[in-house]
Amino acid sequence: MPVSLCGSWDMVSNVNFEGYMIALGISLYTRKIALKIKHRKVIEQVGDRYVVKTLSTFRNYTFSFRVSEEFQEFTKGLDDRNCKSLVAWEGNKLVCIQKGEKKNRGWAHWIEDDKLHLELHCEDQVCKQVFKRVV
Ligand code: YOG
Repeated sequence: MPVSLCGSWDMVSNVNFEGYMIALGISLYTRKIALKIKHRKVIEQVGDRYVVKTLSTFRNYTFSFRVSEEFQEFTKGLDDRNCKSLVAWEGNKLVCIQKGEKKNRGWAHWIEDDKLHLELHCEDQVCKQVFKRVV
């Protein structure tokens, strides 16, 4: 069983978020604001259902899923697209594939050195975020 991702996590680094947002077609105006904010990740598990909340002073994004069960995701308040998303464990990584208009879209979460890592990718862009546990 992989280590639990559950808990509250505060962003400590965010590399190439700009490239990732450009790949998603986010406007310059929104990118300027989005680049300045820190995200908090809140991950909860209720039975076989996960809830992942990305919180910030600008916008919040919440979604929930069952592992290995494809679902319809609408990225409300982000790029507002529909995806067919599938989240599954690959070793110690929780990996999401987001099938839709954007090629090669998805993310992976894992724990390393007591930090929560998130790699977001879209087209040829990779964004790397690291979060520390909220104490
Ligand atoms: O995480 O999908 O944990 O969904 C990525 C935003 C910025 C809004 C954040 C607000 C992509 C403006 C979610 C950020 C850029 C920019 C706080 C990352 C789109 C719009 C919500 C994400 C997964 C994995 C869970």
